[in-house]
Amino acid sequence: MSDLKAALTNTADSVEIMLDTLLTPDSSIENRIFEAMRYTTLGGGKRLRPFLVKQSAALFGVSEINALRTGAALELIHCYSLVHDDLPAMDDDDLRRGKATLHKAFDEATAILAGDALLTLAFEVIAQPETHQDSEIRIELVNMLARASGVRGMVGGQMKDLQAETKELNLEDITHLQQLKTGALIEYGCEAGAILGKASNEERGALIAYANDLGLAFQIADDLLDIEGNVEETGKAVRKDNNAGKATFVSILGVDGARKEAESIASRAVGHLDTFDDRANLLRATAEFVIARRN
Ligand code: GRG
Repeated sequence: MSDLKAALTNTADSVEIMLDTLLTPDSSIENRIFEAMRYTTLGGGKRLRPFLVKQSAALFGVSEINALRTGAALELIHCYSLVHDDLPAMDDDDLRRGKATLHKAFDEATAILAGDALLTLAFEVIAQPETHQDSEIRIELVNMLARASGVRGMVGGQMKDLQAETKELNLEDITHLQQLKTGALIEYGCEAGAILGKASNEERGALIAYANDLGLAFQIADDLLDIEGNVEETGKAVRKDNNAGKATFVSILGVDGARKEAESIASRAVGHLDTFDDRANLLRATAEFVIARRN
């Protein structure tokens, strides 16, 4: 686990530098929008999704800058989703990553715009030749990122989540909802590594299967943190789902059942990596990390 912690910190540092560069203010544009984008993107978060891009890409010897730009683009989308999710019309949260949410620190209109700008900047970054010299690879990265973040991915999952407040959901419904809402970006992280590395279908399929289970285990851990975590460690409000009476993995399986399920899915995730050698060890350790995390 200590190797993984060091590697996560190392990736987080590189991602921070890349995001700082990508968000350099443009003197011809209103500074407030850059301030808002920088406020919400820089200086926080585990940077798990860029880490998955980097580790998956490393299996195929992809150059670090290609993986880093792709991972940074994915993180921009993740940050946009958090900003919009925190808005009064959605989850109405005041705290995110240990500081005031963007609409609280700025205002709602700026938060909506900053989210839109982060989303679109992500595609600009992927489409630029610095991300990969081969335009076919860039197009595939764009295509899969649009799918993962859009209506057949995260947005579709968020819509299901909004409706979950008024509907009875069973385990299958929750699993599908979370595969879209949280899982799709995690899956993209691993698939992007395979795309950059021109992986075989078998290798790409193994990474997708790993990421699918990783995303589920990650989300079950998130539901457990909503019950067992605290605001100091998580940097966000807890017991929200519980208080809203929303169906989650924990409300359906119970705390012990959810923990067992997370452990079983995490070990299944590791099993999908059997086709890779020791170079996948950090991905193997990540499966343990996502269920043990405290934030
Ligand atoms: C608004 C289209 C739209 C989608 C929002 C991601 C999302 C969908 C909502 C966030 C709500 C939430 C807390 C979901 C649980 C899983 C999750 C994405 C947690 C946050 O991700 P981490 O733990 O966060 O990787 P950091 O801060 O470490 O980046």
